[in-house]
Amino acid sequence: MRLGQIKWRDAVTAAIFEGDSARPIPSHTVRDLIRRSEIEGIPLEQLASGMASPHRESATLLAPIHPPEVWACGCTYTASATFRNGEQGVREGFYAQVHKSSRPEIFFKGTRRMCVGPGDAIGIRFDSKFTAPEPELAAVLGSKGRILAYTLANDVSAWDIERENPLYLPQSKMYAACCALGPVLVTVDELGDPHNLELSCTVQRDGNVIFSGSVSVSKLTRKIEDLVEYLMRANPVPAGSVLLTGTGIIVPEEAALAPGDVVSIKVPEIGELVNTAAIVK
Ligand code: DO4
Ligand code: MG
Repeated sequence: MRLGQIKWRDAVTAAIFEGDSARPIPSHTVRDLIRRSEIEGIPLEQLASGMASPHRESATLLAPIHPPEVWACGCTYTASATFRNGEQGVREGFYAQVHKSSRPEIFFKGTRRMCVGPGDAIGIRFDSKFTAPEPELAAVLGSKGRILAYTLANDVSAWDIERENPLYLPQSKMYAACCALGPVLVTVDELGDPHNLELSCTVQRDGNVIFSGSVSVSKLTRKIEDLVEYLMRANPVPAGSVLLTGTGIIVPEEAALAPGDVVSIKVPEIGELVNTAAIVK
């Protein structure tokens, strides 16, 4: 099932997506549905299809969920660990060590306040000269870390701030509009094995493609379930939270995001997440 949120009758409303149209689920957000499915012990897909309006609407897409917490993994692809290891001023092997250790890098990416949806602006910090998109597959979690669905995410990051000193990681990762999610959630029963997906990304400036890259999620060096297991250790993350699984696509400094750049992230089985970059003060 493809589940997401639309603006309907002036309210954020969950909807089931079929082709270009959406069937709203009145008076519920996607988080409401997740909560209700857990309380009533009814699978999310069954609850959603039982409650969806029979009428199809063509409506504006919103973020597919407003997560209470967003967490993110790092150095889960060799490309990310290798690139970051090569950065000036970083102790040799620093990222590579994490890449091969059993404990993954997991950091807090923010709350719903920092998240945007399809078509919204993604942020470039006013004090960053090298901000890059990080296209990532993201897992949507129920309570106790059950993976309910997947979506696409952009872990927009101020790499120059991270590069200056690894202790600045929170400032490079967490700020207004630093996380885009969407376009929809695809439930696990429909998506099959997420490790088989192909993820691609383009950055366009003034109508020209200035960057394009792709990666197979099979290159992720950890199982998504293992990332979730580490996340949940001594940390009961609330239902409706999202875990970004790390980037395998590295945008070079020449293609650092500038205001007006259009970033597209695509996985055919999920859809396309498109956002335009803007400075945030
Ligand atoms: O280690 C810093 C962040 C890494 C990251 O966000 C990624 O690999 O996706
Ligand atoms: Mg990342």
